[in-house]
Amino acid sequence: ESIEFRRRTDLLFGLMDQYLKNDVFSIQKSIVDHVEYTVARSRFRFDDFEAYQATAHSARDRLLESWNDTQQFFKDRNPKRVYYFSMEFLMGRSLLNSLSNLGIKDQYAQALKQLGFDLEVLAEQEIDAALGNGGLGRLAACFLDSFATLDLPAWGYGLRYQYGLFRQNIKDGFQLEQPDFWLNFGNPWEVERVHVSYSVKFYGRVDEEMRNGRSVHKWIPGEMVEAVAYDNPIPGYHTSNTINLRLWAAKPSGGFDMEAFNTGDYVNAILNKQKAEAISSILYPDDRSYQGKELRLKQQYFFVSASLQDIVRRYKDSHSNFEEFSNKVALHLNDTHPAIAVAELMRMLIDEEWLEWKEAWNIVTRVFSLTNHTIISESFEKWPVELMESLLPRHLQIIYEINRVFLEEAKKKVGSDFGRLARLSIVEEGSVKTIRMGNLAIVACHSINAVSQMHANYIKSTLLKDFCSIWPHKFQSKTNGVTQRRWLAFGNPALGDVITKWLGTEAWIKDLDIVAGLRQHASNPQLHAEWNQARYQNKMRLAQHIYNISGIRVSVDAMFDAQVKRIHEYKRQFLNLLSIIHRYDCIKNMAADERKRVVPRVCIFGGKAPPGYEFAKKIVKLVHAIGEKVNNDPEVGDLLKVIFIPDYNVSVAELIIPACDLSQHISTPGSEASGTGNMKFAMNGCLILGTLDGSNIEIRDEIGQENMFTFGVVVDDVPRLRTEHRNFQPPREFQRVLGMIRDGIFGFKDYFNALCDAVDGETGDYYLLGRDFLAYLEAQASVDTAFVDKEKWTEMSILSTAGSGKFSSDRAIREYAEQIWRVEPCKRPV
Ligand code: 73E
Repeated sequence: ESIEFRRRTDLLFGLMDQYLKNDVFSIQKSIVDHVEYTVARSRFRFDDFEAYQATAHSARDRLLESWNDTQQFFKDRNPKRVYYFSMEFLMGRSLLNSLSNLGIKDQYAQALKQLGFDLEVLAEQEIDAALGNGGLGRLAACFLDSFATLDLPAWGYGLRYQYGLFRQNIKDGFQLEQPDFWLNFGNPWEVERVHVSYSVKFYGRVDEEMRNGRSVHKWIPGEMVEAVAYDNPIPGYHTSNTINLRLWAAKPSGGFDMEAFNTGDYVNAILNKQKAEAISSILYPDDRSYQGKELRLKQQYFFVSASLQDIVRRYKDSHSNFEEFSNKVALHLNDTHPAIAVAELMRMLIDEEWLEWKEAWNIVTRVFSLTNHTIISESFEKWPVELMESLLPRHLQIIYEINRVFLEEAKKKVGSDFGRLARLSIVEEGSVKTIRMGNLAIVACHSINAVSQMHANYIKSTLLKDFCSIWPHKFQSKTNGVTQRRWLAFGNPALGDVITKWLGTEAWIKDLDIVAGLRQHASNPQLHAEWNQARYQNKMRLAQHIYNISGIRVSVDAMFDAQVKRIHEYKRQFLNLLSIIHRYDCIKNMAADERKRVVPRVCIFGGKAPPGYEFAKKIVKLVHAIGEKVNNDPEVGDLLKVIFIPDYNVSVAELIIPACDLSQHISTPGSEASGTGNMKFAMNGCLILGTLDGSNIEIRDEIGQENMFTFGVVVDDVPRLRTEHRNFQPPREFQRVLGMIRDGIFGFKDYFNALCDAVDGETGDYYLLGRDFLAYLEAQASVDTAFVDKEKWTEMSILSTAGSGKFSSDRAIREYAEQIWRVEPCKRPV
């Protein structure tokens, strides 16, 4: 046998080329081979899309080599690993990102050029992977990039939705949602692992029996679904590590429910099985209010159960008991969406691995940690007990037991303060009895982190106050970050080159703190010239896109002012719109020579409204209605343009962010947990107009108050101002612009009443637009003044980039790794 084995190994070594070669000729050959043998087109006749597919497959070959070797290396070294559980990963496009991370983009560009193709054009053929709603999902994607780049032994786990976030079409200014069929043309970036699959159980009943003097629970499921793994390689930058994002797809399970087949209803039995696939079919659009949909809980349990089975199996490959589990595994919950994992791991350890309750709980409380992303209490998921009992009967028993033990312990700390105990309890006794997933996660996790300093302080004194008083050590703050690779180095190469030149090194791509070195050149006229030249190119590119989608020509000399993000009341796009109306009104009432002093602006909006959220949808329409009026007013001309860029997603963001002069982050203080768009803009030298909310505060501390525009009420005053709204008389300017909307100046007279009522009606102006209006107009005026002084503005822009070092996701992930997960780099040698 050993001779046989050696012969075979020799043969295999002989068959394997070393690694795929990365010279231009080898790359060309691999692309053209993929045209013939993967895409199945003639090498003499293929179009841009086919060229993209072949190029992607060629890149994927190189990713897989690195992926395989990295995973083998992790296996041999067996370090502690971290698993990042998230319902969302908003990855965007992969081609340029992969080639750039692998360090072979230039060779690919050249190889394609000789074949008559432009790499940048081919890259546009790729459909975004939009398996996320916004900040939370994009954060997970940035974190994967940092995991790989920092050589951490980490994996992401999530769901392979067949439909990502809906596409936004605009018809007559209204948002129409279209399904996102992103997999229709195949996905070259994933590998289906047909053999990596696990059964996931649902429904049924729990039998209890005595075995060896111990009561044993047996869950007899009523439905079983297979989870099949799809692996997505994630390359790091300037490292040979490539990590994995494993996404699960639901498939009908084979062996189960044979009876249905035997009853003769063959066709219906098959149709029923097909329903299984619905579990991973669609991403729920986030409207921040808990919906209680059974399918969502099914999705959560489905991916959590498959992931934990996979992780336990991997652990058991090299361990015979669970003593080392918490030294080898860290499990991170990206918000409470995967919190059912707590009960599932308890169930596996007790019912399947025969651990005692205490041993199991000891493990669970050492491995789990949680990030809380939100302040809005309506977004906390609570599942009706009745639903849990039917879908996950054994988990409900376990949750009750966790709660019983927890409340007993809590009583020792808070005495018989029953109000407090009721707030701490995992079970909410309302008209509908529910399970609070947030409380379940907090009880089990050893660390709960907020996503900015302000968010940490805020939740400790409000939402999580009761928990904080009994377990202060559990709560911490990890300010978000974004990857400077996608968002600056690759997405804005023109500015990236200037940065590299003036720093004399590319090292900032891996260590963003280095950009602070730009400060010493911030007033150098030569840098100013190069800086503005790069930014000008980006503005031209965006202006072209605006023209393509709207037929509107915007002046690149105007200030590009963007507010791009999901549309929500708390983000206050309406405040921005009201100030635009005010600006329009002022321009209209000016004498001709006065108009010469107006600073021309292009106001850019982008973002999706949650499909069921009327308020947000009206905002989309109002942007269009104002644009229609203003953009066609000859008296206004280039002084003001209002543009809505449809279908905002990662790749649209990559186009907008490098091209803007100003970006707005103007949520009511105490409502945006962090925000990450602000970091991307600041990195790209775009100035920020913002409130003292979320991470704006830390950005201000880093880049300096004098290089940013802040305004508005402070968080500590918000509760009082809300209660005092009855005594508050909104300013005249505010009333006037609302009046213009109500009078139908922008058409659709009654349609917008609900927006106006929300800020001046009986309900009170909850998000305090009226309170902040004058301060906001003042801040806008100082923006205009600053823009006129080109030298000053450019210096502020350079200082914004220079101050953004802290907002790299590398910094964030290093903090998580050291302070929460206690995992260390595991770098594969070249
Ligand atoms: O402030 C952002 C934050 O920057 C926050 O609103 C967002 O997470 C970002 C990253 O930390 C967020 N998304 C969700 N909750 N907070 C959410 C809630 C329900 C479904 C989907 C996403």
